[in-house]
Parts: sequence; C-alpha cells; structure tokens
Amino acid sequence: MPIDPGVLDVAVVGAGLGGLYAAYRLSASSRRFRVFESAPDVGGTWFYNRYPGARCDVDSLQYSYSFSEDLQQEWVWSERFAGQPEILDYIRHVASRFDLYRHIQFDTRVTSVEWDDRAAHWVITTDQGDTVAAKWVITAVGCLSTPKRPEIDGLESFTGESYYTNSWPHEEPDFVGKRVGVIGTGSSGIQSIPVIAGSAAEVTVYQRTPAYTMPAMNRPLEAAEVAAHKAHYPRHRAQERTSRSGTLVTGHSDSILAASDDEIHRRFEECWHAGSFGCALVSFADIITDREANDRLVAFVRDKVHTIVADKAVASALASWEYPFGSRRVCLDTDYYATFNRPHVHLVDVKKDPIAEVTPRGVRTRSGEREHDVIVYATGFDAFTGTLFRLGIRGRSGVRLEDAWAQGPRTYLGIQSSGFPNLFIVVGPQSPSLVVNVVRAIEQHVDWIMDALDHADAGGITTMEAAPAAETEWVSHVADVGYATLYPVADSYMTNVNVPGKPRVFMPYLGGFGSYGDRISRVAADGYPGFVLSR
Ligand code: NA7
Repeated sequence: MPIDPGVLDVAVVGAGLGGLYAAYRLSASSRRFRVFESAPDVGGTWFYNRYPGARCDVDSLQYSYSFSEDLQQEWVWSERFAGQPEILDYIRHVASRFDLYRHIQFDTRVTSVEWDDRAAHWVITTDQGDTVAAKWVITAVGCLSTPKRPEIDGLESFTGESYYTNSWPHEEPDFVGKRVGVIGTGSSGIQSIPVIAGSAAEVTVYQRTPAYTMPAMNRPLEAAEVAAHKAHYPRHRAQERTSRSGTLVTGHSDSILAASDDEIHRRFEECWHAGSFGCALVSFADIITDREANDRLVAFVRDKVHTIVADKAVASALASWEYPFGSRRVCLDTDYYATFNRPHVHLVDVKKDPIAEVTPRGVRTRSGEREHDVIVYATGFDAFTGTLFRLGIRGRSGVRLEDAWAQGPRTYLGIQSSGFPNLFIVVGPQSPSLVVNVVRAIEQHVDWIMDALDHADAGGITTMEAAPAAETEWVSHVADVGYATLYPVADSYMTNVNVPGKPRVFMPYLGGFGSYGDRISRVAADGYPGFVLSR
C-alpha cells in the first residue's frame, strides 16, 4: 500500500548499495526520509543481474561496506570474488541488521521528480499513486541499472526462450540439451558463457566487439587470510580511501619504454596470474596514457589467447581488438577463452558477419540462419544517465534533466547539477563511480552529502545548488583529465555511445579516487565554494 509520509526532509531513490547506505546514515539522524525502490527487495543491480556466473570483479574483502567495524568483522565471505547470490545475501543482511527495511517503499517506481520553486522543495510522484514533497532528493539509482535493448530487428518474433542477463528470471532457466545463442561479450556475456556451456547442447556466441579479459583466479577464501585481513581492517579501508581505484591495488611509476623485455614480461605475467586487471593497468606508469606502451600489453594478452584457444581463426577473432587495453571495462573471467575449445561452442564474429535479424527460429547473420532454442542477450545498459532520465526530473523553470544534459552530463563534482537545487547524485557521471571500487565511492558520496545536509541545517540554508561557472569548469576538467588518457578511445558505455542517439562524452572522472575525495572534502571544509547556498 502506498503510504503518505507528508513533507519529507529527504527522499532517496534506489535501495541498492547506495540507497541503503544513505538510509543507514539518515536513520541515525532525526530527518524524516523515505527510500523508493522499484524492485520488491533491496540489492539494486545485484537484485536483477542474477545470470549464471554473475560475480563481482573486485575482491569481496574490499567490495563491502566499511562503515561498521562490527559488520565487517561478522560477515564471512566465502570466495575471493563473491558471486551474485552471496552479494545479495550480504546486502539483505545489512538491511535487516541495521533495521533499514522499514524505511523502504518497495515495488514503487518514481515517475516524476519536479522542483517547486515557491515552496523550495521537490514533488515526487510514483507509479503507486504517491505524491510526496521532499526538501532534498538523493538519487542512488546506479550507473548500470536500465537495461539496453539491442537494436536488432525481429526480437519479438523468436518462438524460443529469450533472457536478458540484466533482468534474469528468478526461476533459473534450464539449458540442458538446448541450443543457446548468446549476443554480447561484455562482462555479463564473458561470465555467463562458460557456465551456460557447462549444460547446453550447443552455444553460439555472437561477438561484435571483443573484450579484453583476464583470469579472475577466483577461489575459496581461507580462514587464515580472512583473519589476517580482518585484524587490520581499518588500515586496509584507509588505504582504499586514499588509493587511485578505491582498492588495495598498488602500481608502478616507471615507464615501460625504459624497461627491459624481461621485466615487462615478468610484470605482465604477474598481473595475468594476480586476478586483477587493475594490476595490469598500473603495471607501468604509461600503460593507459601511451599507445605504444599499451600495445605491449595488448601483444602479451593476444599471445595468451593464442596459447589457450586451439583454433587459430577463433583465437584471432577473440583477440581482434581495435582499441587499447583498458579503454573499455576489462573483464575478469573463469575459463572464458578455454570454453571456445569445447566442440559445442562456436564463435560468430558479427563485425565481419553482421546480425541481420532475429527470426522465429534463431538468429540470421549475413551468412545465414542459425537455429536456437534459447537466446541470451548480454547487451548491457543504458548506462550512467539512462536511469536518471527515466526519473522524470524537472528542475527550475520545469527544465528536464535530459534537456539540460542534451550535450552530455553537466555537474559540479559529479554531485549536483545547476538548475536542479537540493538534488544529489550518488556515483553518477563525472565522479570516479565505475572506474573504482563502487562501494568506497558510494560511502564517499553519501558521507559528503550528509555533511552538506548538516551544514545546511546548521546555517538555515534552504537551497544548495551547483554554481554554473563551477560546473562549467568541472565539466571541462573531467574532459581534460579523461582525454589525457587512452580511456576515451573506445566506443562503449564509458563514452556514452552504446545507446544510439546519445552524444559521445567520456563519463567517469579519472583524477583518482583518493584525490577526488580530498577535493570534495576541501570544498566542504571551505564552506562549499562552487555551490550557491540560499537562506
Ligand atoms: P557491456 O559491457 O556494455 O557489454 C554489452 C555487450 O553487448 C557488448 O559486447 C556489445 O557490443 C554487445 N551488444 C550490444 N548490442 C548489440 C547488438 N545489437 N548486436 C551485437 N552485440 C551487441 O554490458 P555488460 O552487461 O556485459 O557489462 C556491464 C558492466 O557490468 C561491466 O563493465 C562491469 O562493470 C559490470 P558493442 O560493444 O556494442 O559492439
């Protein structure tokens, strides 16, 4: 049943890791708040992405909340990289342990968020018929939460079973004896293909852009190593917070161009076996800034693919990258390349043999039709802005967020956008968000927002809004930092081009997690320069 909480101090949108932490912080204050969540439970992306093999690619002991020493001591992770069910259990546990469920209105999609200038508050409506006013809005909707439907003709005509990795059914589909087509080879495809191949009669992988992927080296965690980590948890968390990536990965500051072949090979081998693509990205200072340096790593990974995959043509197609290592999100896999040695697994390179349509019986590429009983779409997300735009946000003078951001996101510090007062974005575009450990990034943003709310309350401030000049400067700073690297070279959701019609803009902030944290803390300590505070 919809509830009517009257005028709230804070409305939070989303009950994934971000919204839940906001709820935790708000529940310790006297503020009236409510969390709106479209799903029937907490978890966000970890609620929906329950495809076979779904797994985090940041170490469990790091990809977890740091706000409670009791919580981090109590919770027992079973694997180095937790699978989706375990992460969802953890998020549910946190919601119960800190009594957060009672603040969340589930099965409720926010349909509009409109600024009322006279009353100086937001008016939020939902698909359950709620109309709620709130002084502050915190969007914690995730960067990868609105599924992207592939622009392929005939999707509806297929008479077999169709599944999307990003909205996987709760009743596990059975692939035994079935001919399965998988479209998409990002992280979701790369994680699910080996598992699907474990039971299906035949698997055909439709690859458009080959990903770079390295072995995850996932394994059960041993009690002794967990105990050793837990003994120094505060120190590890402090290191994560000041690091470039929000993790414990440390790198090298020397140039590859001055290194010997032996040393280059030694470091790359070490990273290949480390179960960390971050390790490879920082194996030399210039891997992600210099194409020649990056090419050395690409050559190393190409050799690995050719060593693992027996069929030369298949290996060549899997390693036919035309973009630098790291400029699309690198994947961590379990047996991805080796899966193509199995006789019932086939690769179709749809760059060379494009998909024409989905037919009632399968997939037709230019070379002909392949029949499938099941098609799995691992085609990704309308990332970063997709979910924000779906909220129906209208700021001052009724301006829609998607119009204000027609040429790309415009934020100050990735936290607020001019014309949208009192609205905060947790891990959205122009913040470190998806290029770092997102749980650390969530805590960093939510803590900053809570300090801003305290500051506003203490000073009788009614509105807080990014100043246009500070915003313009931040937008160009994000671009300058991004374009000084190789990250923006590739087309992907990071450059905002995986959804047709969107402008090509590099989305995350690459200035480093720790330095970004210092910067936003300084802004808070200095009384929020760059924000307009009105009484
Ligand atoms: P990604 O990484 O965006 O991957 C989507 C994949 O789907 C990618 O290979 C796309 O190829 C492919 N795709 C999308 N549309 C099509 C069509 N129409 N035809 C063929 N292939 C298509 O999403 P994921 O869910 O795998 O991973 C998202 C993040 O989750 C990941 O980076 C981790 O951070 C966790 P394209 O690149 O468009 O050529």
